[in-house]
Amino acid sequence: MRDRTILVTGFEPFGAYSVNPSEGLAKAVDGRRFGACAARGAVLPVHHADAARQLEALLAETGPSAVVHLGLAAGRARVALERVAVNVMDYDEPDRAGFQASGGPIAPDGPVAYFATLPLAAILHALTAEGIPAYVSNTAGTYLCNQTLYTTLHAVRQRPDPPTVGLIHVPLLPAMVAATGLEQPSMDFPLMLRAVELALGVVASSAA
Ligand code: PCA
Repeated sequence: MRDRTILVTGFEPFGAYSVNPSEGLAKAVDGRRFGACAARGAVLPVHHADAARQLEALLAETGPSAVVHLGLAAGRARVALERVAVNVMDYDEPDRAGFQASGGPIAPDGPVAYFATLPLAAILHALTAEGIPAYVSNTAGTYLCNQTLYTTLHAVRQRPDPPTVGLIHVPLLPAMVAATGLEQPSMDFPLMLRAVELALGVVASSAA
């Protein structure tokens, strides 16, 4: 019988940001139970190769029933439930290794895209029913978040009983907007955490 683990990943800070709320969210749910599942939180580097390497090790170690990637997306006003991962690396800024991909594939022999397999409609319903602004997004960008979602979906594609997999993007924190002085939407950490808790509750009940 497979472990009922939900692997939850966040990302380290990147670019001009000194914090990444997805890191705190992954740490906040680490070790907590959601229905019949236990969450395992981990933080990935914003690095074109190391993120995938660490992900592969985490998948092998945890044998998860579900994988929920979390990431920061500046400019989003709502929690974004990502529907699609595309087979493209096209970075707006260099990763932590100084590497800036410019349009190559993530997996040269892979399909052009995968759909996330988390129950997005049910998660959306749970979030909006609690008054949390959320939507299903049709692009996760072409940076590390899209790449990580694609990498996981590609890695589990031939498993007989694959985990459900998805990515949730969260907005900037209010303090991050305050620091930039720019006209940007934000969401406070407790509301983001509630969104993740609700999402994991839905994922746990669909994975059980
Ligand atoms: N957001 C970036 C990478 C890491 C993160 O938190 C993205 O959306 O691709």
